[in-house]
Amino acid sequence: MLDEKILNVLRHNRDSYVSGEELCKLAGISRAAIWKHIEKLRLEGYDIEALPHLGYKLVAIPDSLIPSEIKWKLKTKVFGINVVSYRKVDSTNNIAYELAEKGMKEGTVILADEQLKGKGRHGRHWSSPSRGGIYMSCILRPSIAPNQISKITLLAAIAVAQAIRDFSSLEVTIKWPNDIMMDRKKLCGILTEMKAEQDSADFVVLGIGINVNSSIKHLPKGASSIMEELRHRGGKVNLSRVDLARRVLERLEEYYNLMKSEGFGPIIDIWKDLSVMIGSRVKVSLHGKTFEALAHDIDPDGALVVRTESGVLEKISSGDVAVIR
Ligand code: BTX
Repeated sequence: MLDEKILNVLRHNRDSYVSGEELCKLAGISRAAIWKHIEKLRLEGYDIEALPHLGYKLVAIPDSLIPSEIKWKLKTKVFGINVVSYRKVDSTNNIAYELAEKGMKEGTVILADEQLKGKGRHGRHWSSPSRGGIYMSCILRPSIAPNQISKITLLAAIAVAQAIRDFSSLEVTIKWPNDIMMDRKKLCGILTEMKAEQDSADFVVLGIGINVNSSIKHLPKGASSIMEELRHRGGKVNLSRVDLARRVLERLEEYYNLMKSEGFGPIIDIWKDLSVMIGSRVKVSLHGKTFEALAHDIDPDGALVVRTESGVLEKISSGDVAVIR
């Protein structure tokens, strides 16, 4: 808390020095204690200049997914209420799941700079190179039936797609149910996991992986990052993961509140606007079988409805769908 208090005073005075005396008064601690807090902030990556008769000045802020950065100017009430961050973890979803089981509040966010065992869907792996992306899991406690969890995935997809559009000039699109794409390259994946009683979800862990500054050589085939896509287009190359993470949390809260107040209909409408899939020919992989069909619609529960070769409409609630060129 004191670290944050000191940091915030320095942030508000970026163009000047704040004297040690002022900081002591504000924090109610000694000069030696202030020095210790400054050293701790430096270790977190803050560049703080200290001059004998002038005091302290914040010179540079790290692009680290740490609570003091994420919470700074975050415009949400619930998403980000608690922020827990790690340098390196197996999977942020696993940590969020454990914390949710212990009763951690809705809106708690777990972030990491690197994942050693990042999880994709169906036991697949999610490449999570160090400091390249945002690896984030949110604890949610929605009142939904267990079979409605795909609604949260779709909601998250529009939140992330919209946040990337707000943050960059990339007109990303969504591929059902959980991929954020740029020109057929995958920039982001979403994995929702849940603990449920018979007819209601106890909690949902919403895991989001976004390739931000990752170099293409650290990503699997078919993947790209926001930085790589912008560079292609002659744009900015060093992007702030913190700014994007904040924007994602703000968009999540906006759409989560929308769903609570107006139901799932408006979410599907936004999803359809951001998707390029409806009307395309797709290849569906389901329970070990593969078939081609036409993507027809999204049903009110978020399932993909396809028209098969024989003209029958079939609902796909899970499985993989690829657009055929
Ligand atoms: P998915 O099953 O839709 O996608 C996984 C597939 O995507 C992999 O098999 C691989 O082909 C490809 N892939 C792997 N890594 C990447 C990458 N970095 N970028 C693009 N494509 C990739 C998507 O599953 C769900 C991903 C959720 C990841 C988040 S990160 C925070 C949280 N913690 C955790 O362990 N998982 C989630």
